[in-house]
Amino acid sequence: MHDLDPQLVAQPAEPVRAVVALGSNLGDSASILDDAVDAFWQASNIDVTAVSPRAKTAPVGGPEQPDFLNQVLIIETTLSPYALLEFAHELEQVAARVRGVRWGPRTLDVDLIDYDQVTSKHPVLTLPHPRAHERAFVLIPWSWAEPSATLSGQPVAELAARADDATTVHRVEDNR
Ligand code: PH2
Ligand code: MG
Ligand code: MG
Repeated sequence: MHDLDPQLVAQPAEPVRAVVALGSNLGDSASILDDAVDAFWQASNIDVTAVSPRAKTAPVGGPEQPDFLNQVLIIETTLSPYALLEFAHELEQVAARVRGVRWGPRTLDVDLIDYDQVTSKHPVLTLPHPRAHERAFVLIPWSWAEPSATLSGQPVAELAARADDATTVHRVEDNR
């Protein structure tokens, strides 16, 4: 087991902003995402400040697999980065996530994209998420929820436009 970096377990005195990405491509993805979003709304130490529209997206990497439904939440939280990661893993377990092939299909994947100003290269939790800057399936829903957002100082909408998978991300108007 790796020792945790102190900044990953530090509990903020005041709520800090974090960005969370949700993805599902197995089972009833729309209701799986509904339940995950509800769990964020209900968590006592998390305030949801923005919920993106959902996107139907072509899978990036991994084996041949169904399209994903992706969504991004902007939250304020007093959880430490590590506690937020554990909350994300609990939600994945509730959704009976099948831990199979890396980047393969899953009922629910909850990724921590950005947390306050924290940068971490720790193997347990890299911040910001190491691939978010090049993944339109994260960046485009994020930019819908928060048009002026930046990631490591770069406008999310610009990063999104440059991402290889940008043309495969389609807004789902009725979230179904
Ligand atoms: N997640 C992955 C790998 N590939 N592709 C899409 N479109 N959406 C995802 O959420 C996704 C992916 C690994 O977590
Ligand atoms: Mg992921
Ligand atoms: Mg993940």
